[in-house]
Amino acid sequence: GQVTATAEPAAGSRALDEVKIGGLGSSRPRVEDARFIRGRGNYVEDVTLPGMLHMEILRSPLAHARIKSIDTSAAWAIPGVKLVLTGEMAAQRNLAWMPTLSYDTQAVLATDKVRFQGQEVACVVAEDPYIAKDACDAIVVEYEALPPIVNPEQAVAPGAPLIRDDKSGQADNIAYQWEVGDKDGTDAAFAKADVVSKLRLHYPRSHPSPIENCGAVADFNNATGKLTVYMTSQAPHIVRAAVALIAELPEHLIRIISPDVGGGFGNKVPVYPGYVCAILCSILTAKPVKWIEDNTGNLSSTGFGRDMYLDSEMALTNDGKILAVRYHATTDQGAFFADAQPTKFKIGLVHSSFACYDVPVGHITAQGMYTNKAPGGVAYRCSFRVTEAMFFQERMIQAAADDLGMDQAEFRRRNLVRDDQFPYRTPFGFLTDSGQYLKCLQIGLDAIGYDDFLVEQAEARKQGRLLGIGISTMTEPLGAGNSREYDILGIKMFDSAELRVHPTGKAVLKIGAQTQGQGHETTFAQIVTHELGIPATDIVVEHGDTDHTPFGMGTYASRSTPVAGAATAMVARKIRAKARKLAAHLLEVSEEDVEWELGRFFVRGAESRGVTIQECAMAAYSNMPDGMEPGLENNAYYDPPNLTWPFACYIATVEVDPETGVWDVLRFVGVDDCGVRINPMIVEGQIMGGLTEAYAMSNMQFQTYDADGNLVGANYMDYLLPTAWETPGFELHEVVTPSPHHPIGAKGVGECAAVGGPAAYVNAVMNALRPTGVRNIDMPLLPDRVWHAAHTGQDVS
Ligand code: MCN
Ligand code: CUN
Repeated sequence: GQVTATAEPAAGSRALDEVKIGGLGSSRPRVEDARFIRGRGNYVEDVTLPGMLHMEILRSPLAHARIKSIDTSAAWAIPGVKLVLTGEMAAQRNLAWMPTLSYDTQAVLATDKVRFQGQEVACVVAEDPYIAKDACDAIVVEYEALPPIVNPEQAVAPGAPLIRDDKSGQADNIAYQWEVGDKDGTDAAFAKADVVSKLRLHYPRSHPSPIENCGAVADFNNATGKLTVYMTSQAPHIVRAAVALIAELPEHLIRIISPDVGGGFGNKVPVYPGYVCAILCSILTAKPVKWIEDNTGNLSSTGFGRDMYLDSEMALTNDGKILAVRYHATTDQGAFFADAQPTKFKIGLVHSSFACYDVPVGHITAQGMYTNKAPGGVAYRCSFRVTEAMFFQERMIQAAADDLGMDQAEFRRRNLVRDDQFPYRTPFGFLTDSGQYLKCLQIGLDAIGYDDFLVEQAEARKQGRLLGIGISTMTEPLGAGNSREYDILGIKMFDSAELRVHPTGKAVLKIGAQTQGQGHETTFAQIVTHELGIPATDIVVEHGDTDHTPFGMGTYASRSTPVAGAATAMVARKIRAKARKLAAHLLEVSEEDVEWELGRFFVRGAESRGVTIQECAMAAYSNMPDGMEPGLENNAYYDPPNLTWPFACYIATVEVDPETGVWDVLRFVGVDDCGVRINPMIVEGQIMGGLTEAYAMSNMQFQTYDADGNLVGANYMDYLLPTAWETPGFELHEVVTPSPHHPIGAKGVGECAAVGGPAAYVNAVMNALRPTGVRNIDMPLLPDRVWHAAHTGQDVS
């Protein structure tokens, strides 16, 4: 059954108005914006240290080639050049290769071969970045071109060249194989099916495109042995651990500082070769070294999203019940397997698909291939590849409804998990926590005017106009942890928070999570306000400096609220527990007789006799009871019992122009249930941003490679970012089903809309084209693809 959150009710009449003081439910303006809109943000590019040098990277022009020789003499001869670093020199320090998140290896600087276009081959350190760039151009590399592999099919074709000939025991281009679910049970269910619905598609490679590219200032002090790295990272604490492990430097002498981060979207989780090079260059020159990546460097070498193929079947009864699902996923991993760790994150959490549907049994198999493309795979609001899971699921749902000749909303209604089924065990082993799926769906259908639209659509079809409506409903697992099941490089996934209340009742909260634009400085203060009644304006939130914040696994997989947010609530409760003792002392009653209401303790039965949290704070430093340790500060580590499972229902209506293949969004309705909303404005901002990215992916955005392995989409003329002009308007609604295991009932939300959004747009266009018999057009739904499908009735891949 459903459990509600443990938020404490306000008891007495003098309780503060929580929303007014910036607690839960307050859309307080983002405090970080005060510096951003005044140009006072502090990004890595703004960091300038005395004597600082500049590093540039030489990248491979070829996708696959043997390196025959590298001649750096002309580069060394350029005045102002301080260091030219090659893979061979890195190898002497055992740093030519580094481990990836999946326990594969990735080249830092190429020694034997280049394996994708844009791969790091050498780097130059000089007095200014322009000299460094010129010197990169002066390096002469002799390549012997090898045949490139640009898709998984080529990777396993007979006679395919071996990409990873560096790995002993690697005889083919397969990076991993994996399966989950009940194969026999699934086969048995398919044998009983009335209808089997099939679908194949490709979720194309895309790029997260943060406004700020990657970059670092590495500062090794050879007198103290301390390494300080300013870098634009989503996870500074993991980077410190990784640097300690990779470079074998003492961890207490490593300080990672992530100043303001100009967007991450998953792009800034990994440690890239540029970071390792900057650190090594600082060690070798004994000077601070700055590396700022350019757009092409970012687009061509850092973590991409998706590039996954689906081959699926669904077993159905004639009356619209799903009996079983099975699918095979093929991933194009690029040259190095830099995805999330396969034993913990499977192939990402792709098996989180079908968690919101009552599907008795299922089986998923997957295979990943090495190709001559950039590595990555877990980025762009993906929550460890949940994006693919939900896109596959919702496209399969629509295809199944069409194959049954059943209304797509009705088909969902018959299969969505009901409110009384929680906690619900999915066919692939997850346990979902709570939700009101049918309610969300109904709110969405009512808001878009579903029945009226169907009438309008039928009328329009008679006039040759193509109107379509697409639905996407999904629940996704957000907030990794729980340490039993999840870790990164062996480090368990929990998070922590430190809270210190000063004598005057102002507070500092320190967290290991790392905002990149999500507004943690605003919202994490609100959690403390909710627990302690200290106005949010009296709380400052600090993060992003490993010397001064507690250990945390960072911000990705929308885990900050579920994990670090929970740690924040828990540390505030510890503070409140001590404040209660101080209150009892000040009120001269026993602790049992002290009641709490927001911001204040009072004597049970004598409400007017009370002390504020601020008075308790002062007492902690000035008037504590005998034997009590002074001060009011604490920390908390939080290991979540489960992931949080937000739900979303997105519905788009579109009109397709059959003459041009252009499609326009008529309306878009979103209904999100992310549990208790800390800051409703920020939540809506997260959803609108995600729906914009979803629109971009479905409509215009992909990274592709030509037959020679040249990246098409290595600049922002080819790789398109949506602007306000083409982005549709979004009508947002909410449902609140608190997470039963999160201290304030909040669920993650940062990726929901980018995860669930794409299928709504694509399903809408497919619904518009339904009379033509087309079942699938691969994203992005470019006009020429849509036109071709509309005119031939053929699928377009
Ligand atoms: N929030 C809330 N109430 C909730 C849930 C969340 O008020 N019930 C607020 C949080 O307090 C936080 C924001 O919404 O300020 C997002 O919270 P959460 O869902 O916990 O996600 P994270 O903070 O962990 O952010 C990560 C997520 C990911 S994985 C990607 S990718 C992404 C995203 O956030 N990258 C972003 N949104 C982004 N937004 C911006 N501006 N920039 C990025 O790089
Ligand atoms: Cu996968 S993108 Mo976010 O989890 O950092």
